Amino acid sequence: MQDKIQKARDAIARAEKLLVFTGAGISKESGVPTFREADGLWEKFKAEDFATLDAFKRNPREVWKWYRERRALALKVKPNPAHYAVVRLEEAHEDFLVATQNIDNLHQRAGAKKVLELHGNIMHSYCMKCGHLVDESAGELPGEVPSCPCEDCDGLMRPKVVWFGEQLDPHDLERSFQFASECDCCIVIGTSGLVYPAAQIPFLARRNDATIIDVNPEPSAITPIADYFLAGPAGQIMPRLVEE
Ligand code: BV8
Ligand code: ZN
Repeated sequence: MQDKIQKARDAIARAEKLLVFTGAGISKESGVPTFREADGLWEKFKAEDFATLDAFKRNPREVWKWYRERRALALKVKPNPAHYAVVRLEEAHEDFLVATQNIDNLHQRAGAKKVLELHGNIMHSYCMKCGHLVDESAGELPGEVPSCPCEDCDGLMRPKVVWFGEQLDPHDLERSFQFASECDCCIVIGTSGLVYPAAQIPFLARRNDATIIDVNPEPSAITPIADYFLAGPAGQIMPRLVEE
């Protein structure tokens, strides 16, 4: 493994343009459950029941209860060494981007600046009628199903996350695809690589002959295209990729 770590470190050091693509696995060691593992979120909550616009329209209270719990957890946990290692990579590379599928805000809390949140941010909500945006990172959500804080609007607030069947922000998607097709190295951390269109990102980097480094205790849908599969928890592997 040390030899692969060293080769991955060399590829990172050589990279002019470095992309980091993350999924729920990078937050696992912070205490945030992943989705598709044995103890994952989707085992208890069927995605189609909780992470779709129809589910929200059918039962906004239930969906808000789920997001309130996940938001409370995200506020309680802390970034782990993997998030901080990504910040060190950002500091060492002028031309750098983190494209994350995560909505837990942990990259930003670790100090990352160049972050594209492809699936939104659990700390933000917006009115479905007038678009009024609320940033709740400060703390608790008001009441049960928050209604729009504007006086003259009776709209419902929804979490500012991308649900299944919803489009990702076209601008963010375009920017992450563009960056992926130009980068020299793409570090993929903690994703099963199953959710599209985000999962296309490492494949676009590969098509540009970028070195693909896959950090995950288990093989994923990305591993077959990885130059280096570093099998282990991100909290242990990532610091070894950035230590002096
Ligand atoms: C869209 C936000 C259409 C909300 C999420 C059939 C085939 C292909 C595609 C589809 C299909 N049917 C439907 C689709 C499209 C669908 C999709 O891809 N479905 C998949 C499941 C088959 N995609 C969509 O619906 C997207 N929208 O396509 O719109 C459209 C197009 C045009 C016009 C109009 C509409 C929207 C997708 C976004 C959905 N939102 N989340 C919320 O979070 O509540 S998805 C959800 O999955 C999260 O964002 C999550 O991040 C993401 C990906 O999962 P991962 O992050 O990879 O997490 P996972 O648990 O899967 O894996 C964790 C990994 O970590 C594992 O590999 C594990 O081994 C590893 N790990 C564990 N511990 C550690 C670790 N790694 C490192 N260190 C550790 N310690
Ligand atoms: Zn409103």
